[in-house]
Amino acid sequence: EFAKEKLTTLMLEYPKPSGIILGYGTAGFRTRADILPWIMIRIGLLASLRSKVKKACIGAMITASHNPEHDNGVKLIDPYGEMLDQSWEVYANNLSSLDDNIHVLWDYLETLMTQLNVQLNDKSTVAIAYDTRQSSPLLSNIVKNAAEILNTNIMNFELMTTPQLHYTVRCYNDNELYGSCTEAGYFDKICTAFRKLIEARRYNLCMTSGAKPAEQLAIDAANGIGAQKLVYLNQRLSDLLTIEIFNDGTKGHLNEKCGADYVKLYQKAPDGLPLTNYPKYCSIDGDADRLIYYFIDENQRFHMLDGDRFSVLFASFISNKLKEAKLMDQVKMGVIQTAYANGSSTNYIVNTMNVPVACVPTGVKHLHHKALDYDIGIYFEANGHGTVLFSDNLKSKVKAAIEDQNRTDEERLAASQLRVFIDIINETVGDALADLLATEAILCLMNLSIEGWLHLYNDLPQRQLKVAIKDRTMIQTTDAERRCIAPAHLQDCIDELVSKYSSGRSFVRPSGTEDIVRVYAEATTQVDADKLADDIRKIVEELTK
Ligand code: 16G
Ligand code: ZN
Repeated sequence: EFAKEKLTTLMLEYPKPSGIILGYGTAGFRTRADILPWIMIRIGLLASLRSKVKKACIGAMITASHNPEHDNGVKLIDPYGEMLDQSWEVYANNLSSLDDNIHVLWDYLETLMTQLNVQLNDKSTVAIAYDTRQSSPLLSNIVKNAAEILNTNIMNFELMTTPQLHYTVRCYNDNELYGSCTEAGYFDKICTAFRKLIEARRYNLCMTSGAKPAEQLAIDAANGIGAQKLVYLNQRLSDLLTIEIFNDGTKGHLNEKCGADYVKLYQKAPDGLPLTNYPKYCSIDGDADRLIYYFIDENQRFHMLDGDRFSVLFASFISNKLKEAKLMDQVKMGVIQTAYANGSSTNYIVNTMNVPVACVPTGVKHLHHKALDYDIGIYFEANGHGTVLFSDNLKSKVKAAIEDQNRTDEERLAASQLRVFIDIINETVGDALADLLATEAILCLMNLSIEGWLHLYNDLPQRQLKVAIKDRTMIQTTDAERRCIAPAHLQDCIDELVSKYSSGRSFVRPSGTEDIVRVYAEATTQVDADKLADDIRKIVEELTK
């Protein structure tokens, strides 16, 4: 009853605005920060219940990623550092939709606890962290207060990137087998691995061509949390990597005309980062889980390297090492893409690299889930969010290879490089900082310049359009969103149009985040891609009138 009283007080302090409907989507709960406090109560309660059920620490990350400063949101993190299991999204949505009435809410909690077979005083632990938004400390405090009502032990990590919290939750729950459960532990793990991987390589290069200067990089930190975290990389790795940090939050606004999302969308450099004489540039997003590279060639042309490029780079490095270590035929490796992946990247991975590609619906959870089917599952969304998952089987094969005295030095070296590379990767979720170090390590070990990376294959020209229709649920898709099953005849029309273009490909899907339908088209020339997209748009409008 004491708990119920406390909850009443908290609810009175942060009432639910009338008429508000908020769903737990791929980004958790996310909307304008000023209308979020009430949902933080409910998410705090849910995190606590989840922790009781799993008998493990659950994470709650307060961020709205690449969205503007005035937005915020919250996402829960499951015990192994992965996103909240889909089956619990229902509870999140139920809690969200309940009236702002203590008795209603309390009844629901009691029903849920009975159903889940947990008690109010069962132990629970929730790890909280937040990004640099002004609204974040208040919102995180509400999550804390709500969870504490259900007897929860809170670990508040305050300012962290989203991937850092995922990592921390994982470490806490597996007794620090994955790494030590602090920010220092995180940096230690990725920086030590990076250093190991490239120091040997640089030593060899020095012997042949003299001392090599540190690799230079200019990074747009989106005026977000990444800026202060990149400073650690600088401190620890300055002899190997010189990172100049732009958009560090001292002048500009969070994600405003900057960040990975902006660069990807507008295909141009962000404000606040002059394209001067750096060989390479990067943008991360507001919570540092996305990464995009770009550069200017000698003809002053802008080139961008997005998620598809990371997939190709990571897959070629890993498959080279597997071949060198003679482990290739003992493990199952695959790349996971969505329909948005450029057809050239898929073609290169499948036909040049001989690595299988799986296609899944849009959304990180689908990619991550599919990646678990492989010993090495590499996934990136075109927007620059992605990582690599390594199975226990793979890890023990690699370890055995390193220790196997019957193998050649070359084989064992490749296996140990692979083992060290695994330590750079944040396997829980896409991580801009970890992906940055992994990319730099690969470029160094493969002796590839950024131009060389770009020229591994040529993208097919593509076009994306947004189409507003009266009801986007009229469009239904199948086959990882690559084919439409409703409205009738739409797919036949698409097939017919596509067949008229060389290397033509197109699909239509309802957006999960906006009230529109997205059209994607690619073809051999930009003119054709544009025309194909426009033809498809007309058909969509016609058939959904
Ligand atoms: C969400 C997804 C992102 C996806 C985007 C597609 C997560 C964490 N985020 O932001 O992966 O690319 O939605 O949006 O899963 P759309 O449905 O509007 O095209
Ligand atoms: Zn993000």
